[in-house]
Amino acid sequence: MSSAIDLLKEYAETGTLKALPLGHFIDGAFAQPSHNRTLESFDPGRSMAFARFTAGTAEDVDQAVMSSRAAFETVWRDTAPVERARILQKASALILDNLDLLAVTETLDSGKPLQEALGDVRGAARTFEYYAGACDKLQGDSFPLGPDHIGYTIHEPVGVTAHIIPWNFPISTAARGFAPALAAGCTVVAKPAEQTPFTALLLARILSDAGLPDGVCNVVTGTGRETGAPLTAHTDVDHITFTGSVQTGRTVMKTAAEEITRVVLELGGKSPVVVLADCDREQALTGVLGAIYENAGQICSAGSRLVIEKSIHEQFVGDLAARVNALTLGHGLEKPDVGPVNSAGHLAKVAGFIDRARERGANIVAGGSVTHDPATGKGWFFEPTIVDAVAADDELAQDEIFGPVLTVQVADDADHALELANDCQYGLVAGIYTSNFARAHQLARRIDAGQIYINEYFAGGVEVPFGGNKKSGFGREKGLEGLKSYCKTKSIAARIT
Ligand code: TXE
Repeated sequence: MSSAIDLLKEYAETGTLKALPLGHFIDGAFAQPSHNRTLESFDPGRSMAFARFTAGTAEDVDQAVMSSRAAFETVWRDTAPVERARILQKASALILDNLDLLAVTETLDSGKPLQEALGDVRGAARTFEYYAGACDKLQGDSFPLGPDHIGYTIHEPVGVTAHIIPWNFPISTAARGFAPALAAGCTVVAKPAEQTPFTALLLARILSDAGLPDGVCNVVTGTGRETGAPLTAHTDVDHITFTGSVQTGRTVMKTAAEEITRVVLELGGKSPVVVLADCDREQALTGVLGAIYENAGQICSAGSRLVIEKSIHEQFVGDLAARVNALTLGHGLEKPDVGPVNSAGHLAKVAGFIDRARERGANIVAGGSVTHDPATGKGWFFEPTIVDAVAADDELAQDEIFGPVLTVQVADDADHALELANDCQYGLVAGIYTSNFARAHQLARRIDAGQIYINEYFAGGVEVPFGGNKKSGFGREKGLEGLKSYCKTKSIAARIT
């Protein structure tokens, strides 16, 4: 196993990594694709291509779905739960054995700082460990029907599950979909984002090395149009887990409607972090900073709106701006505080929001410009930015920028903060900073979001169910809730007299 140091040296010398696979992973091996067309994957920190991957077609998708269907019907749904558990547990260990390769690959593909990529890979291992423990605990209920009957439920796997994965958390999103699906007895066909295809492929091989039977987990790479769309439209797919934009989520949902295919949609957010005057300032400053600048703000659950009580607004934003100005930028492998954004197109999107805001006379108190890696002059970087005192109906307060841009909204008091927090089309996450626990829990109940963090943004791990309300989508991943998406409850009632 190559160490991080070996991999960094190899990348510095060759501009690529030889361990990166080519081809789709189908039936337990890297398969010959239907066509030899490839696409480039880019290192956002250098803004240049570093590897090629296969551009899949509907034919490849069909092959992967057929393989998953056969594996579901002939092997996996009838594999003993304890055996599934052992394979997932082994996969968890193998992910950690491959920690450096997976993390360096993730950094090169997505741009994120290496320390964050290492955290993501460890999180993926933990996700497999968590669901390994759940395989043999998918118990049903029995219900009292009186002396003449017996009634009970069993949880059956839904079948072949499709996973459409975005580019911001490639291995984390793959793991949080694959692990519960496999635990429940489903098979998997995944389509990673065309910007970040590699860790899903490596993960599929690791699962195979852990003993997962051939065909139980297949990965097809390519564009959304050429591989994602045929996968979500496939008549032999029973369930779709989609993570991405509202627009594509809508398309996926319409496609799924044709076949009445189940869907879980995780569509991003514009999450408020409510900071009240009685908060622990240091805790809140640290929390707000991490909530928006981690992964350069490219997190569906980023705390992208600071909703701050008026009496502490000026001081707090001043202190925050000082910290933001001190953040280091650089290539992900150099472990900066903030890395690049994922692509040239995405950089233009982020910059467009700020250009338009500037034209409207926005009060930009930190950052606000496109920039480069100071060490090389390369890469797709946007300065960590704060825009102060934004109106609730401004696009900066309503739309997902998905970049290192914090929008500040000023609230008169806790009630006004609640109003501002809920005045948004999204409802994924909210943070609350206050030392008044009763008030924190009152707000937690009244904020319309799938999850609430009190006094620590991003608190908890795989144990905490995750998903959105409103335009953030529906369905829950992670936790035991996450298993339910991959199960069909069957009720059985019998006369016994
Ligand atoms: O998303 P898309 P994009 C948000 C974020 C970002 C915006 C656009 O605001 O700026 O979306 O990003 C696949 N059928 N999020 O263009 O198009 C595609 O190949 C099936 C939030 O990258 O939704 C990729 O694998 N699949 C988000 C995945 O969908 C299709 C994470 C996401 O791409 C498809 C990413 C189709 N017709 C972006 N078209 C989050 N919720 O965390 C594309 N895809």
